[in-house]
Formats: sequence, C-alpha cells, structure tokens
Amino acid sequence: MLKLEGKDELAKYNEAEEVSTVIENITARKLFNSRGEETLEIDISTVSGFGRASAPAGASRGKAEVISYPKGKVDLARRQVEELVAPELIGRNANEQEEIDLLLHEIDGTEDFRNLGGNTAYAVSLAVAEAAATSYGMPLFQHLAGYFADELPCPLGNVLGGGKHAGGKTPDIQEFLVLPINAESFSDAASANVLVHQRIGSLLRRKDASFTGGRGEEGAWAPNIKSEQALQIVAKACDEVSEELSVECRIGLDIAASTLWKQEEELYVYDREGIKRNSGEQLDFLLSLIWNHNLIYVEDPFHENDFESFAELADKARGCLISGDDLFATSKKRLTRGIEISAGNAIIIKTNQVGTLTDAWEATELARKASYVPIMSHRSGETTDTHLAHLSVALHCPIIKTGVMGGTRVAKINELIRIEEILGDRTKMAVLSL
Ligand code: 2PG
Ligand code: MG
Repeated sequence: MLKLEGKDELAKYNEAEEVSTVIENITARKLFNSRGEETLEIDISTVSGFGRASAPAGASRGKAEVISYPKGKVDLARRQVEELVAPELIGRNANEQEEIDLLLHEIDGTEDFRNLGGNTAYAVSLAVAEAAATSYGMPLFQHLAGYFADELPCPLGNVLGGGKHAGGKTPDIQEFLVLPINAESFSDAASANVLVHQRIGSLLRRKDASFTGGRGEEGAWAPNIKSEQALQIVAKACDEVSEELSVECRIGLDIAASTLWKQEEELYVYDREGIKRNSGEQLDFLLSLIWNHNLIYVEDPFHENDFESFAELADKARGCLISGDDLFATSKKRLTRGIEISAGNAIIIKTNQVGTLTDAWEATELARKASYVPIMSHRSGETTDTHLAHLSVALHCPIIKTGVMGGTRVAKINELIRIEEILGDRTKMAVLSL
C-alpha cells in the first residue's frame, strides 16, 4: 500500500490499484430528520467507491439562505435528481468537485437553487465528495484537504435554550452554549461539554423539583426560566467543570435576533420575558451580558440586515467572537459586505445555506483571509449523517457547533473522536486567537 502524500503518489496509487472515481449510479430517497420532517438522502456509486449524504434543515432560517426544496418538496426533488441530475453526472469523475458543483448550479439555473433545492445540491455535492474519498480508501477530510489537515476544532455545544427551538416559557434567547478553549484533545473537550450539560441538568432539578427534564430541538435543556437565571446556571456549571477538569469552559449565546425583531415596531420583542428593546438598548443589553459573564461568543446579536450594529458591537466587545449566521447565510456576497465595515469577526458556515461544498469552501476561505473565524455548524433539524465532522477539519474551522446531546448531535462528536484516532500523534487542537 502506497502512502498518500501528494498528487504524484495519488496517481501512482490509482494506476497500481486501478481506482476509478467515475460515477456509475445515483439514487435519491426520502427519509426523516430529527424533527420528523422529510428530507433527501443521496447515494452515489463510483466504479471504486460509494458515498451517501443527507440534508439537514433549519428552524430559524435566514432570509438570505437558498431555498431548501422546490415547490413540490422532497418528492419533486427526488424525481429531479433521477431525471435531471443523474443523466448529467453519470460518467463524470467524482474527483472533480468544483466542476460538479458548478454543474449543479447550471442545472438549477437560479441564484438561490429554487429549482433543484439547496438541500438537493447539498446532498449531491457531499455524496460526490464521499464517493471520491472512498474510491481512494481515504477518509473524507483527507480527500478534501490532504495529508496536512491535522487540526481538530473546539466543540461549541448547546446546553440550554429556548427561542424557536423550544416553546412555552423557555428563554427568549435561542441558545446558551459552552466552548472549552484549552482542552488537550478533542475527546477531552467533548467530555467537558457533556459534563457541563449534565451539571446544568442537576442544577435545574435542584432549583425546580417539577422540572421535567425537557429538551429542545438540539438536545439542550428547555427549562421554564428567564435568560438571566439561565446564564447564572450555565456560568455555575462552567465554573465547576472548568475547575474539576482543568479545562477552561467559556460561555456563548446564539441570540437568533431575527426571530425577536419586529420590523413594524422596530424593536426586539422578548415575548416570554415581556421586554422590548430598540437597537441601542439591544446593544447595551448585549454588552452587559458579555462583560458580566465574560462571554466568548455571541451569534446573531442583531437582526439579519443590521450590519452596522454588528460592527459596533464587535468594536466595543473586544475579545468576544461576534458571529453572523442569518446575517451572512454562508454567502460570499454578504460576507464581503460585512468585511467592508468589520461587521462581526466570525461566521457560521452552514453548507446547506448556500448549496454546494465549493460555495461553502469559498465563503470559508474569504473569511479566513479577512481574519474572520469560520465556525462549521449543524442545523436544528439533523440526520445522523456525520460528514459535518469531516467538513470542520477539511475546511480548517477552529470551532464546530454541533450540540452536545441527542443521537444526531453525538453522531458528529463521535466521528471527530474517530478522526482524532486516525490522526493519532499528528493531531493538533485548534488554538483560538481572540
Ligand atoms: C442556528 C441553528 C443551529 P437553525 O440558529 O444557529 O443551532 O438553528 O438550524 O434552526 O437555523
Ligand atoms: Mg444561529
């Protein structure tokens, strides 16, 4: 067996082993995500390999995201894969990721994938990549990024939440997150997140004996408390675990502010707490949270078109990552606009917000060049697909946001533990420079 360290070796290997990445067959099926919504799974066979990928879905979606599925939903998307995509892709080389992604754009013919569906493009693009990887007998992250992809991301885990991901009297803020920043290994960081999640569960039960242990879409606790109380409990759990494990566990928030913003009133409406804030008050509120709780991460602090407030907050809250999810929607165009005025300093990368792997790669590269931190992220509706783990390493994202508990979240964490094993002594943990 040749050791694969460069293009020449790869060519030799292909000859010796008669590897072929030519696509022979494509199958599309309808199945379910973690919310029980229908979604698409794609199988792609090459002469020497096989790839399978399924698409996730958001609940708090950005307006600038591509359209997930065409009007006829998943059934139409499935038929279109068979009738429009398969005839174009069969016979092509799965190794030519960029060309195939471009072809998907051409077949669709719109700016926002409204004909094929962004989720269709996502699942095809990813299944192609995996089919090429398995043809060479390589893990996906190495096929995409090469031998030197050896850095594992810090896991940003959702431990408590509300907003669109949980109903009733849960906090208006969508996600309370934990980020271990100096763990020696990915496994250690993942253990810290699990321990923080468990500790929060105990603290919530101690505070309210009637707490049912309910959890939201992403496995985070969904208690009947206000945001400030939630922050205090998360902070206590983080402090205790940091001390016990000697790993610094810091706190983050995803405000998902577009879901709070009421355009008619020009106010952020915190319905469950009965509070309304204008943009200035929102800024002051966020700064007080960042300073009082030493927050390391705040996602979507303002609504998705308020680039200016993102810039103001990033300027005032030095040392805290101010991250755009709905704001950028993984779009190069929107990120370019943000970079011009330094709106935030981090970007959520959700490949299905733009469609293909190439699109996500280009947004990530643009971010890195502008010193924005790229964060590979799950969606609230996920399948047990584990490719996200590989994408975080391949696209050199120093942080992965993928939850802590629940099968669909743990699937990605466990895959990163496997990647850590594959890399062995060469593994490095990402270092966050703030
Ligand atoms: C978010 C995500 C994932 P959704 O807002 O960051 O946590 O939610 O997938 O619902 O957009
Ligand atoms: Mg978000």
